[in-house]
Amino acid sequence: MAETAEQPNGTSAGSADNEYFATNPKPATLDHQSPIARAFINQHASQNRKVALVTSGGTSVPLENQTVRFIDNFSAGTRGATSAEYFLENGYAVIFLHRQFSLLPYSRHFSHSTNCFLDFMTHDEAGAVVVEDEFQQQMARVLDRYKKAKRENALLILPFVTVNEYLWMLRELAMLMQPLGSNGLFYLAAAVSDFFVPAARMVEHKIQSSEDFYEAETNGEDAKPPAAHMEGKSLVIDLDPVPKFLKQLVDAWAPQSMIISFKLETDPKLLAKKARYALEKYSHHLVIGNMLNTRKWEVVFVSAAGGESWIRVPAERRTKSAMGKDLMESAQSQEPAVEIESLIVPEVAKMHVEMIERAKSRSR
Ligand code: 9Z3
Repeated sequence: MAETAEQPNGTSAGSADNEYFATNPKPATLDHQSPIARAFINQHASQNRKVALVTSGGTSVPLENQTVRFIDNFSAGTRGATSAEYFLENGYAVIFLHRQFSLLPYSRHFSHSTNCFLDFMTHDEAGAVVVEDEFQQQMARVLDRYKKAKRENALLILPFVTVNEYLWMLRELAMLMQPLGSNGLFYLAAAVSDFFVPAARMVEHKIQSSEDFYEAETNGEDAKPPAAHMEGKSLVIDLDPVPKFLKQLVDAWAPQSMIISFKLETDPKLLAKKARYALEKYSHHLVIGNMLNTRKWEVVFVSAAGGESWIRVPAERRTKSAMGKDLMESAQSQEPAVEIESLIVPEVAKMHVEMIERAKSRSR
């Protein structure tokens, strides 16, 4: 634990959350990732550069310690990976905390298209591997931005898989980011599971579906049964709620940073209401609400200062990828397509500048 960030001060809101970290194991990779993140943050803090922590992708909930089966949350990582690029364009350094193998900034333009990445390549006359003529322009544009981010060491990519890894990493990074003060920004686009299997109720081995092989694992007679277990021929899964970490983040881990959460719904009647509820409950800066089916062309901003306002991509400017087609294809269409993140991120950056100005005038 020597290299990891110091423990946060407990708050009355945080006892359930502190209990979480006392009873669910620290990921093996944290001690390796923490000093890397610390060096990245210190570099940008010393340059007075704004740093955005962008979370992205779904968090998995393993049912077994030696995991064969798990429950997952929907997310391809498009929102996070795309937003990360626009934060970089807006002058931020970005820590990209993402679900392993979900979309990544820059490579997303090629990795998840309907083409295999080899389809972008060909041989030139001398036999060297080169990019096909038709993709040259677009690839050059992406490559230049990627190389600039690398040159400036402005993008740190860190993976997680489970919701437990996500929560430990989020807490660690938040505490490491404290020296940034109001220059720190949290953009929580990852789809975080509301339910999980606590370590104390996790079975070690693959749950056997056949009654002939199933042996109940127990932790003593009085203990609750494992969260996932067989009852006759049925698999019963009894999950615990994930503690409301946003409260801890706002109150204890990152009290000076700008914090933006996302709210995903499928019922349009609930979206704005639940976004407002989250804002009131956690008192952070902004909730961005989105519907599963329309998330690529409309979102609602809900904030204390600005009330409720919608951001929409006009119908004729929607990316083809937003309608389930290939992004490369859209890049070649005549009307340049608009990614909604290109509208969201500058708005967020503007609000962040205003917040920094307010913080400065308070400390004068
Ligand atoms: C979102 O709402 C993201 O925008 C999406 C992005 C997951 C819809 P894709 O990756 O999708 O582009 O395919 N994230 C949900 C954030 C979330 O889970 N929020 C929790 C909550 O509101 C915790 S902050 O309770």
